[in-house]
Amino acid sequence: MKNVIRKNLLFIAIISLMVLAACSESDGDTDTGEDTTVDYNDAVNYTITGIEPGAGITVTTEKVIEEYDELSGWNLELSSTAAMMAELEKAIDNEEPIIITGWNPHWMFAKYPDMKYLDDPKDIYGDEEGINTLARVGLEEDMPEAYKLIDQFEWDVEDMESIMNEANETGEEIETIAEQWVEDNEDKVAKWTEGVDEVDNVDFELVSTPWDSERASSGVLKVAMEQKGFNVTVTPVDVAIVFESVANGDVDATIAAWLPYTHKDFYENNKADLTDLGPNLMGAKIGLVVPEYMDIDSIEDLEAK
Ligand code: PBE
Repeated sequence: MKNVIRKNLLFIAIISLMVLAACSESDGDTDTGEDTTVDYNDAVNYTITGIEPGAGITVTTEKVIEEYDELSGWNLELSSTAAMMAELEKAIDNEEPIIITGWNPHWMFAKYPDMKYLDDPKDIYGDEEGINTLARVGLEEDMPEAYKLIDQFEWDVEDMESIMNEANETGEEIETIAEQWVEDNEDKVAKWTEGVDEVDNVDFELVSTPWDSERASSGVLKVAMEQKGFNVTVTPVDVAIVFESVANGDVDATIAAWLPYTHKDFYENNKADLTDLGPNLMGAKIGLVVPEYMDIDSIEDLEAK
């Protein structure tokens, strides 16, 4: 009798274990199933969170949406850089999916280091690019000292980002921090002004874009040129106007041309009437950027609507 009970108990125990094992197995399956099948496309409502309508990255992203079958039916939401950064902050705080139009140099990667660029196999955003200096035709003959100085102007991503990060952290004006940067980096600035003769209060017109990166570059160049006696005006306008006004000779130069990718169309339309002095900064980049917690790596991991 005891044996029978023991056998039955053993049987019940084995069955219970099997049931438990089966349950936990299927639970496990459902969990992993859920994790890997998050529908990011639906979660972001087939929308890329973008910036201002006049930006190069906006034009390029519209091209990307057209060229990738995976993005057919997708929408690029336009507003402002500040609004995009606010959306990004909200998404990251709640660990929700978001796809933004991102770039370097900017403070976004200093503030949110756990983000990644999505691969772009069609190479529309391209790899790294430069920020070029463009002058009006004839500047070299008319104003050789100014031409020489802007031609010698160059710095790197870390320089520019140090100004942008500080402005974002302290809330101070970029132009004020740029002025301080020139004071703190005499060696670098001396290379830009090397061999440039002083002038006596000569007007020089720089045209630029309204983003922090260009407020930083135009800010430092303005101070460096004023040390040599120039009187520099910086006018921030839409990208299209930057290229047109230099090409028309309405202004002297810009140091805000992201090439060869971001401002490709603007450059192509005006290049016959521009003098391209080459990059003043190397290693700029644009693309679609997502938080690391999103389990996708490429634009081709997205799905058409
Ligand atoms: N940006 C920053 C600009 C240039 C500087 C990438 C937002 C754009 O034209 O897209």
